Amino acid sequence: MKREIVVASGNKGKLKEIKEMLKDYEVFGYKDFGLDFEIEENGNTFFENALIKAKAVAQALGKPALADDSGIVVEALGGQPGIYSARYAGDGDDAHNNQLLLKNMEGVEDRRAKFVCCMVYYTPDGNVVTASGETRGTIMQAPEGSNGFGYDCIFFSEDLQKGLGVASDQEKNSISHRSRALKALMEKLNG
Ligand code: ITT
Repeated sequence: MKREIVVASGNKGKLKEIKEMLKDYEVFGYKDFGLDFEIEENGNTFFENALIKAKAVAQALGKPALADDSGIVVEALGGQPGIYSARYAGDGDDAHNNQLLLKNMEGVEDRRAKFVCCMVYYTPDGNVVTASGETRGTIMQAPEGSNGFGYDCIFFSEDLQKGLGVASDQEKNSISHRSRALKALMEKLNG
C-alpha cells in the first residue's frame, strides 16, 4: 500500500505537480479531508508562510502535513511580488496577476526573475523539516502558451530555454523550484 501525504494547499496547479513528483505516495490536498478553512498567510517569508500552513493542517488532522509556499521574485522590482505572488493584483486571478506584472515591467530592460519554493513538513508533535528550491529565468514581453498555472505563461526558463507556458509538465517538473525543493525535502525525510 502506498504511503499517504497530506498537502496543506488548495492550489490545484501545485497539487497536480506534487502528485506527479511523488508517484510512490498517495497525495491528498487538505480539502480532501473535509477541511474547508482558508489559512491566513501572515508570515514575512516563504518559510514562515509554509510553516503556518503545514502547522494549521497537521494540528487540525492530527497527522503530518506538507506545505508549499512559493512565488516569483523579480530582480528589477526589488523582489516583488515574492510572498505576495498569489494576490499581486488583489483578486487571486492568475490572468490579472500576469497583466499587472507585465505592466510593471513595461520598458524595463533587466527582466531577470526566479521562482522560489519553500516546503515545510510538520508533524503534530512539533517536528519541522524544511527545504527550498529555485529556478531562474526572465519575464517575457507577452504571455505565451497555457500550460502550467500562475505566472508560467510569462516566464522564460533559463534551464529549458523556453517559456513554461509551452513546456510540458514533465519538462517543467525537471527544473522547477517545486521539484527541487521537494527532492531536497524527501532526501532529508527519507535519508
Ligand atoms: P496554497 O497557499 O493553498 O498552497 P496559493 O496559490 O495561495 O495556494 P502561495 O501562497 O504559495 O499559494 O502562492 C503561490 C503563488 O505563486 C501562486 O498562486 C502563483 O501565482 C505563484 N507560483 C508559485 N509557483 C508557481 C509555478 O510553479 N508556476 C507559476 N506560478 C507559480
